[in-house]
Amino acid sequence: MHRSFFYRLSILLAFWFGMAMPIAQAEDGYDTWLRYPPVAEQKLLKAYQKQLAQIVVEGESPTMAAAKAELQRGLSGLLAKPIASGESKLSKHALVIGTPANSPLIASLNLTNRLAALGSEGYLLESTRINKREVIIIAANSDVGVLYGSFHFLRLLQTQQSLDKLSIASAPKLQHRVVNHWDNLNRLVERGYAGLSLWDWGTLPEHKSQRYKDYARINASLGINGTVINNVNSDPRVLSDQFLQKIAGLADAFRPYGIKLYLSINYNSPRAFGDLDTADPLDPRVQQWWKERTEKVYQYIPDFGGYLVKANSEGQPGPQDYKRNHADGANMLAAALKPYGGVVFWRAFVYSPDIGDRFRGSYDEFKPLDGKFADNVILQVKNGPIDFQPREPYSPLFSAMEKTNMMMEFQVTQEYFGFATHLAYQGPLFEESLRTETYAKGEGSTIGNILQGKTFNSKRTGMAAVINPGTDRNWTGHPFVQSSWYAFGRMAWDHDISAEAAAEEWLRMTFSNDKKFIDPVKNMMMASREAGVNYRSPLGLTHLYSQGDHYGPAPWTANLERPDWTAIYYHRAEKDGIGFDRTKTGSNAIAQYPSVLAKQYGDLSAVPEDLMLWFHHVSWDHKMKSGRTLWDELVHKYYEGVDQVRSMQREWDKLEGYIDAERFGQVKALLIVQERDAVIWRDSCVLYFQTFSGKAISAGYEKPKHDLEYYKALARTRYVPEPWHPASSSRVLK
Ligand code: BDP
Repeated sequence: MHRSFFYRLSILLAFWFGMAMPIAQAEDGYDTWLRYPPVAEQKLLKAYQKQLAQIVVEGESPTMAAAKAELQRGLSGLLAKPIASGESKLSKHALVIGTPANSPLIASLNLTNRLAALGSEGYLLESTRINKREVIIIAANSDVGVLYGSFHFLRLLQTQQSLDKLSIASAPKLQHRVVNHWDNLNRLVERGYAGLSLWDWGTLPEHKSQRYKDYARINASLGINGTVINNVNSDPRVLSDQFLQKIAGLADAFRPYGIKLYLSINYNSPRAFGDLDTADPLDPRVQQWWKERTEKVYQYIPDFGGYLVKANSEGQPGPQDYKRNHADGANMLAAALKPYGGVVFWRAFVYSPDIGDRFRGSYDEFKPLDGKFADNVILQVKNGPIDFQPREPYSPLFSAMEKTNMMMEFQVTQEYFGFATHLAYQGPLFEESLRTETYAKGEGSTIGNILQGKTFNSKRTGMAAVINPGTDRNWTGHPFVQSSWYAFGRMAWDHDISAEAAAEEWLRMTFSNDKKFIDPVKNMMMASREAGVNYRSPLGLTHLYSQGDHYGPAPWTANLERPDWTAIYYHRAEKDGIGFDRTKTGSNAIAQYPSVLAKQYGDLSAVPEDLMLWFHHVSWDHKMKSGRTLWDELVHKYYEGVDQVRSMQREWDKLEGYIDAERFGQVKALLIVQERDAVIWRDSCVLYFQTFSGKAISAGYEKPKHDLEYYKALARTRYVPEPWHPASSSRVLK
């Protein structure tokens, strides 16, 4: 679809509706996937127009109003004509939305049993008859279920699906579907890369920016039902009355969209407020302090979700400062939240300085506490044992904590994937993680099933992702970071949705339904994560970044405050080979996995090659499946990564004219940056590792343009586009 066509059409529509359409900003990415241009396929458009003459909404609530407004906005755009709504008289071909409680028309259909199976958030989309008239219904047990169903319904039109004989039932597989913001109160976003924090503390609560509402719409369209609005490195001031008042304004903006607000808290808050000289969770004064503060929070935000806690991790305070354990700390907060139905998301991202292998840290601290957490505590575990690396094996906690509620923590924010400059769709990473078979209770114990509570019968379930929307007009910086937000939300609703299916939906809604555009771009997206692995850290290498910035390569980094903040700690390259021995002869971290996996990962001939150097220290001459030596394979992968980026560039360049010039041009430019960075990664790593292997880069590969010293110097002066350092404000009040 050519821009000028849209342009002409917009003018036409503006004329039609007698109002000014925001043409100039139409394709700047602000609308994300909630774009509703007229359906391009004419036959389908006609069919839709016929099938949808009227919207009937009987119920009245802010959530029903939100559903109605979205349908009006969406359908009048997609159908290229205003749609009647609100009439009391039911016409043929109406879209009827509601719950049995708020809509007599829906109640007349006797759906109670069928709806019962869909819980409090699920919905039905169905072609049926009411009073002998053909209608389509969006029915649910709750208003928010209707809202989710409305977004699903719009998606059908946005992706050009038929509405004939509609019969769809959908319910979320997980309870807590939550996004995490790493926003500081000074509006800098830790690892954010897309402008300042969305939350404008200076004008809240009086001014409710349109962005708060649009942010809520975006999340609700995916079924996301919770947001933690501030950084896990938390500034204690979030719990002050002054901030709670402002935060309540945000909660008000999110509420109609079914999104609960949560806060990251600083464990030392009772001290930071100057009220107590301790934060010991077993001290009754501390317990009382949290009880009272929590009561206050609920006065401001009656449906407040709960606390997210980063404790005793990377210098943050926690119960261990008082010789108590994580369960003591979490349970104390859980008790304060319990009367209101609130929950504690307690993070498992810990790695104490005295643990030899950082991989082992989290398991070694938490496994002994299995079964000791209160029932409104959920352990929030990053997908891998280290830290959102391009590829990690799964965190062994998932298969080990049989008696503890657990939820996933993914990262949409591309902290280790080139920030907001590289195209790196995270869907394949999420899918790989969720489908990993752990064998915890025999076959079928995938991470997805564990999260769903199927494997260990856990009562509370969930999935979170760190996301990065900021004041950038398109929310996420790189337009394709939106796709990972989208995939996360869809998979949090249903972990069986594939990365490919999510990519296709997103492309159709965000750009175009033209297959000539979708197919090549979907292929690019699906390959982009692996490309990112290949040019950074293939074959199970990890964390070769410059310390702190997490953007460019510095595999030579050594001699820092902690060994596990250096790169040499992770790759262990020597004259004899490379990789971290985590088998019995090394740290034995593999013993944290169920025996089937421990055996597989521990056996050099059986370990998947893409995880090999996570678990083994391997000779440079080791024969790989390809027939190449490890050295040659490593070089091959680094070059393959760069080639993949170049092929993405070629593919994208062919697509000019299929979408608007603005977004096309932005992605094109960013791919040039990505190619340049990928070459720097490849050459830095290959040249550096060569100093150990002493082997040549095979003929046939292009020669690195510069020598190793050049790349080392580059790393020292690299431009890093981010106010990145953790906890800039929270550390003041420790
Ligand atoms: C690391 C980030 C750091 C975060 C930390 C966390 O580099 O900024 O504070 O994780 O998740 O990935 O707590």
